[in-house]
Amino acid sequence: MEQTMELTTDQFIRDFEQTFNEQQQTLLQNATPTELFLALAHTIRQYYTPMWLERNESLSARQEKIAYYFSIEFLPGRMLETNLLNLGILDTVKEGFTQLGLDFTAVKNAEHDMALGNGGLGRLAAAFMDSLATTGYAGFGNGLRYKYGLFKQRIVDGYQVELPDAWFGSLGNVWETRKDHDAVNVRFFGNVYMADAGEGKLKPVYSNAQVLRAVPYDVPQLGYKNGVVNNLRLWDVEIPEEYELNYPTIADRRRVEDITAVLYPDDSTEEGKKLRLMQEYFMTSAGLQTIVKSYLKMGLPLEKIYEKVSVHINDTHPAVAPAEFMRILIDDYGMEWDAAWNATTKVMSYTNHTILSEALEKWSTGLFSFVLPRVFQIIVEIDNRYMAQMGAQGADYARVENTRIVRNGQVHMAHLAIIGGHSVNGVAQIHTELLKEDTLRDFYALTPEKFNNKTNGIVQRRWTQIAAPVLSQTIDKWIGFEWRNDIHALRALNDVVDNPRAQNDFWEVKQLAKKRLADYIEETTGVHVSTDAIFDVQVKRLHAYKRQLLNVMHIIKLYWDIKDNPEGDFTPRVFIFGAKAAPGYHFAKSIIKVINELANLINNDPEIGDKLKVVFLENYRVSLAELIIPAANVSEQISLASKEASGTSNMKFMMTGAVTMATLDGANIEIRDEVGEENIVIFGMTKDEVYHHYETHDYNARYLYDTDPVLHRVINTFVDGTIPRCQSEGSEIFDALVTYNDEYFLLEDFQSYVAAQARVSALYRDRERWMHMSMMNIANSDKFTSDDTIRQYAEEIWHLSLPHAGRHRAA
Ligand code: NBY
Repeated sequence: MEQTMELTTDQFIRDFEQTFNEQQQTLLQNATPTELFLALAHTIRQYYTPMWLERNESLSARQEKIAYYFSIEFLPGRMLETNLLNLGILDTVKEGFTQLGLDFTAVKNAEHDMALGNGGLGRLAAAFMDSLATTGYAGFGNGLRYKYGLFKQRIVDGYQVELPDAWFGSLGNVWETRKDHDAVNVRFFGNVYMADAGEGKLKPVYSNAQVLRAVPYDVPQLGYKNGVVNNLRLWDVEIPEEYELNYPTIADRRRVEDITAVLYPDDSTEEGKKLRLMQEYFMTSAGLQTIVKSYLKMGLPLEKIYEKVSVHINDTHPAVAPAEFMRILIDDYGMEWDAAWNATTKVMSYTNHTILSEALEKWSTGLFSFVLPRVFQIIVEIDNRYMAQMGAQGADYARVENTRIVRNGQVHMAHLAIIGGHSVNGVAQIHTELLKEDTLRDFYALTPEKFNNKTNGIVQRRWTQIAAPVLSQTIDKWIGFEWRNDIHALRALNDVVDNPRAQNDFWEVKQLAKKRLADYIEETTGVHVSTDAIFDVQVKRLHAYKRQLLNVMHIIKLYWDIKDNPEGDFTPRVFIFGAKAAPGYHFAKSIIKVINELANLINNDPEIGDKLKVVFLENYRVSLAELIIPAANVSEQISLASKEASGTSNMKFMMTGAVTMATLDGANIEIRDEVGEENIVIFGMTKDEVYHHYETHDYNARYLYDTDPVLHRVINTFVDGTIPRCQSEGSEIFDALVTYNDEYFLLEDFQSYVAAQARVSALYRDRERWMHMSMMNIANSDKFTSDDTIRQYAEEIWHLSLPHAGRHRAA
């Protein structure tokens, strides 16, 4: 049900001016964008605060079931426009700013991205928060309040340099509220033994444990025009007053603060590993403790907690949850094992985001039992009981052995999440199939009923209404406004994809977005790009499996084509990259360096001119994605088939009218199913062909290099001095591709990629055909709304019902 705040422009101006005067005590004309942003954010806080209070009251009064989404990453980006849009007052506020003579865009840009995540996994968690509030479900987030978000990337001499991102800096996070009364203690280290507690019960006694205080900061999550406010709870660490004497020096205190200092601390050392495990346990334990406490306030029996609580484990980072939940139920509340286990498995569910086994967390039993001695005892007990139970059922011994939690001196976190819960899901159809038939096949054989698919989604409102306002107005013009409230109404666009006037409108919209990006490129890199060229974009984390290098190889091929035939007829292209490499990922950093040097070579060659440009935009992040994605003509989704679990940027590009250059991987397959074969450009091996190579070990990169002259010349370009200033990086790449047999099969897919790119050029020259493709992508993108994805989670995994809607009053 649509419910917007009633707010006139005049009223807004009065509210804003009053807040501004109270807060900033200066003249409006003298204020910096940051001061204006703070005053605006505080004004908005006043608007949503009554809704937030009412939401919490009504959820507890009605004893609604709540799902808690545990994630080490949340990547919301900027919140200002989302909050305004969802309150239904974005246009009113923009109008108010115009009347006050203030620049809304500058104020919006003064907000620092909330970047408590690094890629798709964190962005998905943030999307789910928005969609939970928008659909009205009671779904709360649980994570860490890192002082420094994902590093800020600078490019210096072509190299990635990482700087700390003090995202809330000295201003604080305007959206959050510290909830002191919900603070809890979390214990690490020490010794634990079991003592007689009377009545035949045992209780754990701890000695020398380190006790830390977990303090929550709540960030409101507003639903779209429905008055709903959910909660994202982020934990920060503090030293409990009673233990202050244990930390006499600043260095002592710093070591504690480290727990919530950075996302993914370097784990190449034992110290780093320990810190990561502490982070994961800290957030999980604190979250679960408060969940149990607030459940008990309802006066219901603890054995039945699963009727009111679901806990979702996003990837393996919070996978200690089943064991910690058992500890709380048994040690803190005296429950018997069997009742506790029954409750735990019904409460817990888990999403897997990768088939790369190196990304499924494992801890050495030595480290784990040192940091979390009591939890380790419980895990060993879970593991023993699992073995006994499976044995009693006559399950295949080898399978059970492969699926146990503690094995060969390691604790397998994914195994704990699966055994300790009732649901495991992959994030796209092909990914879930691969989990069943390969990565988790033994689990699938033993407990097939736990497996299900939930294809990812995106917050369509951010990627259209916020990031692409002119596109949104053009959609309004052709099909009306309904799609803004019901994304499925977008399908009406199917009727106009061949209408010449509509095609013309959507072409102009894209040109405007390209102009906006071209200006940014010129401003930040000094490179001039023509909006007549195809804007061909690959933005995502830098990883070998995502194959940015394949894109680079194609660019090198084009470079030689032009050099060989400068007068040839050529469809101009601008290749745009944005990517952060993990600080310890040497090879990924070498690829960044090579892209930048190749860009220098090409962009400064007068013979190449506007035919070809290459741009690497530094510090790719959510707010930059909002500028880049709507400006793309081509969306590069070229991972090796089977490796990209889903991808989500592919969906954002689709929704804003880019044509996807795709392998049959992740959600690309489902995009193809929606738009039809002829409106996407597919190339490369299928997953079965990839797996055939794995089974037969017949892949021979050197043979391909030796026998294909085009490939030969492209690969030699990395090492023959053509690209200056990257000798060592070039030879690393050469070695990866030829000497070490090309782990991600770039060489085999090269010809098919080049041919597909040639098709793109031809298609783009046929403007009618191209606009048909582009608009078909927009018109059929509704499947990928995270609102629908979250409805499936809510109904099929968490078994939530919709809290009674429509009772929430606007401020
Ligand atoms: O999750 C991504 C997948 O690669 C992508 O295909 C999918 O669409 C998305 C949402 O389901 N995974 C991802 O972003 N993973 C990480 O960023 C990540 C980072 C660090 C670690 C593990 C995963 N880690 O163990 O340190």
